[in-house]
Amino acid sequence: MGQIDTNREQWGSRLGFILAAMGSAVGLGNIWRFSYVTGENGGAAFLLIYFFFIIFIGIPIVMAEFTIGKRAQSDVVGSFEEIAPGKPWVIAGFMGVASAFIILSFYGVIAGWTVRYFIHYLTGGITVENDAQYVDVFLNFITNPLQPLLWQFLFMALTIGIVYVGVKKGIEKTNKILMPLLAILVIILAGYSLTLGGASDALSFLFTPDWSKLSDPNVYLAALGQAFFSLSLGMGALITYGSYLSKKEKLPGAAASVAALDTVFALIAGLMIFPAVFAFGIQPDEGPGLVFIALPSIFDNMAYGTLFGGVFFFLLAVAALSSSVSLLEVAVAYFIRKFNWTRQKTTIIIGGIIFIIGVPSSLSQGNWSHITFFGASILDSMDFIASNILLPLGGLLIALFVGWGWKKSDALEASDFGDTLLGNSWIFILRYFAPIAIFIVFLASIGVF
Ligand code: VAL
Repeated sequence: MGQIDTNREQWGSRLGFILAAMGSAVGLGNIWRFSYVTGENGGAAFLLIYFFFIIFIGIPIVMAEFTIGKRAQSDVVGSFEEIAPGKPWVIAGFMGVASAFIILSFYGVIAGWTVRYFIHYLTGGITVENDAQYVDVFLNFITNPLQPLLWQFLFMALTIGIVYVGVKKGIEKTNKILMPLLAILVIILAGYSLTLGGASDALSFLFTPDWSKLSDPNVYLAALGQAFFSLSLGMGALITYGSYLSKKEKLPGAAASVAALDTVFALIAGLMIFPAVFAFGIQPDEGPGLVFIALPSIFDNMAYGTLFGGVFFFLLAVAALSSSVSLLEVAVAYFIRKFNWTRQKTTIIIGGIIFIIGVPSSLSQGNWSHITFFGASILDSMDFIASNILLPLGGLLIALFVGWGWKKSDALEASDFGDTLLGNSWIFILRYFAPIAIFIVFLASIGVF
């Protein structure tokens, strides 16, 4: 324990850190996953629970992760060893590394699909005779055994390339330019989509809750999993990014801005996708293909749609890249320290292994679709295990660690809250509210109540 590695990298600026953390949070989770999970769970009631979890569980745990990383200045496993040597809290660190592996393995698959769609639009768009054929185009592509693997490989190679170059040069620079561009484009597309004729159905789907849904425990588990996935919680990313902060940076503002931006992004993505879903008669509970079916319909109908489609899928792929980079960095930072390998060697080996772990997820959309667990494909099962089980469980441990495992005054000081009302409320949430709420959601989802 104890030694601060003076060769560790650091962010170039506070803005660089915030943008990188935002880059990690904003990704496929906000657009691809948010829209289909919202669609599957009935819309408004799910959204309500989701917002509640973001505010009362998500933001406090974002703060907890930043605080742990910044204080320990180490990777996700090393951070727990540094602050609480010899204690079992380090399990949370190992769970973070495991989650990063699993999530990145299937994240690369979906991101590969977005790169493919970008190329579709770059080369003239998707030609169909009627909207229903967007489903065929999508299914033909994802069920092909080889094609999606090539795009997944390409995407993983890009991720590896950025992490290979290093935190400041690779990760910080890409985020600064492309994040704001994606935000502008999503707003334009949402504005257009709302004119398509499905707006009132979409708005009532998103904002008029069907209260009976509140009695379904699976909606709570889905909302919790989505909150963790979207905020990059429980996967070590925010601890790792926090560890590249110099000790003088202030955390609470950063945590709040990351969570706010992430949530606004998801909401606007919802306003972009659901009006089109209703206008073109797509089922909201279509599943993981939702955006790949709904968005082409939008582009097909708008002026300069091919151009918009190209730019959109390009920026979505970039948003996915700034997220995938944060996941790979979690594992790479850990193995660099563990094995004393160079960053370059570690990145290639670990990135390669994660690509290979992702191959069955890709094949599960076609040739391997007969392999299922509780009725779910390999890809969906990976997502379920990581997002709905490992992440909340990791978050539970992190909350308990900062709430109970760390001396309160030390945690308050390291968080930059100090002994304030806000700081004490934060500790209260981490001690009682977040762990109990997560625990109850778990119990309810396995049918205890
Ligand atoms: N939080 C990101 C996303 O929403 C990743 C890292 C899971 O896409």
